[in-house]
Amino acid sequence: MAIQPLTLDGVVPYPPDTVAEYLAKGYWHDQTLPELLFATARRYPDKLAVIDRDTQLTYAQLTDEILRLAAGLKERGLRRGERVVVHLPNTYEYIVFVFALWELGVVPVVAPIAHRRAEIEHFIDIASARAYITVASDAGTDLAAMAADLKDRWPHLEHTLVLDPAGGGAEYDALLSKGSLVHARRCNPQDVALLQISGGTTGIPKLMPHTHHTYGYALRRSVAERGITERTVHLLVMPICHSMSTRSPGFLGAFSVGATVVIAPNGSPDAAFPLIERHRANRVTLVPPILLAWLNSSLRTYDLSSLEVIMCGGAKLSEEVARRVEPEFGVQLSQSFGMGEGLVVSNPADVDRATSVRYQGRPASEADEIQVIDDEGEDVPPGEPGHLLTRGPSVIRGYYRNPEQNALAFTADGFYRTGDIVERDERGFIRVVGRSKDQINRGGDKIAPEELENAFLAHDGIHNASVIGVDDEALGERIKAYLIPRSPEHATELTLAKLRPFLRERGLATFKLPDFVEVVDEFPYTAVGKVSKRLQREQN
Ligand code: J2J
Repeated sequence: MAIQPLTLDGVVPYPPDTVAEYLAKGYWHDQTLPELLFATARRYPDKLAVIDRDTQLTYAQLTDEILRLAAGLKERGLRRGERVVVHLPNTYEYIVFVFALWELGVVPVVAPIAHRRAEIEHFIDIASARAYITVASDAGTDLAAMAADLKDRWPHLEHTLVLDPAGGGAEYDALLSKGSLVHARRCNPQDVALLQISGGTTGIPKLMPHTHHTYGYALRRSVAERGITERTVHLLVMPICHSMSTRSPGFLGAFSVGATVVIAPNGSPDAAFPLIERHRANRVTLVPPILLAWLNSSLRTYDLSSLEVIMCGGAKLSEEVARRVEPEFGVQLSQSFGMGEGLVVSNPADVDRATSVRYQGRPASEADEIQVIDDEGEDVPPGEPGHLLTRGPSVIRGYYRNPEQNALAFTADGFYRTGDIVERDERGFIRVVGRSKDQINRGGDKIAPEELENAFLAHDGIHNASVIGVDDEALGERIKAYLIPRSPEHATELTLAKLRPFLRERGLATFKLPDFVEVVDEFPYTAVGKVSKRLQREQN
């Protein structure tokens, strides 16, 4: 019997014509995410699916564990369409949980482990969550105590499941001991599969409802474009709930073709390099601050020769840094630009080097609709910067239970206003110029912080640079640069007096030169490890 699509209040649906069109044109498939995994498991039962800590699971073992966990979760009374907040570190148990919930048609709300009470309580509240799954502690925070307290406060939160700090433990084993389900379709591919967390650059994160359809489309595109095959050994270092780790291509992309996923606790060289050496990983996805840490790391004595491709996205990779990757690592650099809301573009594998260091990619299909417009809403010509709007088979039509934000972030005809400023060349390749709200307006002169950051990164003494606007009575804003020196000895070179001539020599106009520099040991980061300009602005 066909399972009718689920209606969740607070989700903006796709118009019926669009649903019919995406299905007819093959952008969306009649397949749920567990069906995608189980199809691969039938094909490659004995191939390694996932490696984490001292656990290695073949596809047959992974699907078996998922069905046992699903039986345990079912016994707790979780039902189709209910929401469960999953707040776990990078562990294979995260993967088993989300698939077990999907097998039941339950909707995980997936939160990065760096989040704390303010965010988690907000998700539990807004999603009326029935369960909260976490680990006993993370980085010194007692999450078990927090879970108990949240359960007392929120009557709809019936269950808290607390794993050991590194994953596993008695509660997990107990859930696995309740027998097993038989894999079957228990939801419709049009259903919301998960509520993903937005980057939260505007304050409290928003929830993005993605369906089995939108995720399926995105991961198939990503796998085709990035050349992921059954011989791929993908090292996953970014927070596991982030879209880069999940569907671009992430573990779902890997599982769609029978590849192997190796899970690292984080992206630091001391966590990642030994795993590359041990498991001969050939792919990894990084954000720019981690890529910089890899490039400037002293741990390059590990055997990284298995690495073939470094995929990098999530924030602007300066051209200066992009150019270093291939010669210094002997790997191919594959940039991408994307957003949790949906659209992801990447550079095709065979693109020329001038393009691969400068551009972030182009849409993989004509279904990924792109508009680049000026402040008045007119299309800008190729090569000119403009606001990016997008719509398509991977893009949500609204945030979950958030009509106020939806009115601002989506147009009446369903385009998402990304807030990004991009340039598109004649071929359709996209270069990200910056965020519209990061643009600095210094007495009417407009400065893209990225241009200045790129110039700083050409300086031998600078490890990383972040440029923001600070309020100024006379000019509206002035330019401030935060700089991390390559080593403590370099710090003394990083003064305004010494840097201004250096920047001028690099051809920067005088109005773009910084008014202030501050040398720091670290930048504030978002929960997924991007530099947080919002927090830097708050420091001023
Ligand atoms: C500049 N800014 C970028 C890039 C993202 C694949 C890849 C990335 C994300 C992601 C993702 C950028 N250059 N190459 O979900 O599946 C900034 C933009 C964008 C915002 C989205 C994926 N790549 N960005 O980063 O939801 O400002 O998704 O709008 O975390 O990151 O952030 P997020």
